[in-house]
Amino acid sequence: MNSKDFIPYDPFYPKGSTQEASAHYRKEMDHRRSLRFFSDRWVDKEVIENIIMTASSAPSGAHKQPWTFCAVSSSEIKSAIRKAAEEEEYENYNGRMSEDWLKDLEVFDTNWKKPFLEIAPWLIIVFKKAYDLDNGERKKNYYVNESVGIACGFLLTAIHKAGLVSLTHTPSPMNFLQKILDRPANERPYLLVPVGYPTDNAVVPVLTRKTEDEVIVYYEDDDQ
Ligand code: IYR
Repeated sequence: MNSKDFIPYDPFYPKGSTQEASAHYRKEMDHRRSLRFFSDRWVDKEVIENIIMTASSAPSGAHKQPWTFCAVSSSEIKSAIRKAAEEEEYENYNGRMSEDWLKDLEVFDTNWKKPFLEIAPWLIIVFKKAYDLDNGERKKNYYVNESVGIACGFLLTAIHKAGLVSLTHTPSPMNFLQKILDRPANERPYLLVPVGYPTDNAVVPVLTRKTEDEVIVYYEDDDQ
């Protein structure tokens, strides 16, 4: 990217009116759920690549795109990740998490066992880059957490729109991912996302989402 190189913006025109398009998209995204029941049905690499490149189109501080997406289908690496994640989660569920936290999770019926880490055909592990390495020189990145969070939002949206399911899994601490995946020192694990098809008997907890009144505060002129 050279300084002050600008081209005309190419507007995006949705199908139908803006009202129709926004209502349709709202409905599609309201259908999305986090899932813990993955089938071992294969998902083509091309699909994973499309999903990841959608995520990588997210805006980022000074357009530094401070992320790496590790896409794992290797059974050996998935097993190593499951083993390490379960060791941490066992400690979390047996002493490291507060009583309140465990109570808040009861409705999700979660525990330290994470079989989906081996069953799902792909695990996408998102790394944030605190800085870039340019011939050994450290180049700072900006708003790294915000940028990578937005990219993860794009990632989950792309997975859903492809007809696949995901789970935002955050084993904690997750430094083991850096070791298993042999990532350089400037990369830190951010999120672990199993991706695949749901099993036929997959279930999800009964949840309601907050209403407009609970999440939106309008500040308008009287004549609007
Ligand atoms: N990381 C743990 C615990 C967990 C935490 C939250 I906050 C959740 O919404 C769900 C689970 C686990 O993955 O089981």
